[in-house]
Amino acid sequence: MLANQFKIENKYYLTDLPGYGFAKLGKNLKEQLDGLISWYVEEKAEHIKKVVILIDSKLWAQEVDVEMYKYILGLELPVTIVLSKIDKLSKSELWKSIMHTKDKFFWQEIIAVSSTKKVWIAELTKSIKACLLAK
Ligand SMILES: Nc1nc2c(ncn2[C@@H]2O[C@H](COP(=O)(O)OP(=O)(O)OP(=O)(O)O)[C@@H](O)[C@H]2O)c(=O)[nH]1
Ligand SMILES: [Mg+2]
Repeated sequence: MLANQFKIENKYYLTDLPGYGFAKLGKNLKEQLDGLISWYVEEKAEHIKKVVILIDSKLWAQEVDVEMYKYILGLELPVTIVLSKIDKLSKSELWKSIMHTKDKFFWQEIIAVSSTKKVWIAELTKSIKACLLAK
């Protein structure tokens, strides 16, 4: 169970926390994961500029994702919802996935990306960078 950190522009850290949503995870591992995520987020809250929640477009948003979203909002941290791996879906499937995600997250803006096909990645980068510059 690892958190990967990438140093950006010699100034910021992008921290990749492990996925929390796997149905397969045992209760013990789930609790450990929740512990790691909440420890990290709460410990670093005053330095965190943005939290990005990644949702696999094929798996759709789960209740745990909404819980995570509300938890992050409760800490008064800015959140962006990202729908990932959209290259795996047809146009109509993607549309359904986007609508479902928007519905789950109170119609807030989401960014739908594919890292393999480099779709909307520049927009995601831009949105994260905008947060770094804010205050
Ligand atoms: N088709 C497709 N596959 C992707 C994309 N991005 C990542 N993957 C693949 O999906 C697999 C799982 O990667 P991630 O979703 O990053 O999952 P992970 O980091 O291992 O797991 P968690 O972060 O703990 O959920 C890897 O084999 C990636 O190469 C994408 O945009 N499109
Ligand atoms: Mg990961």
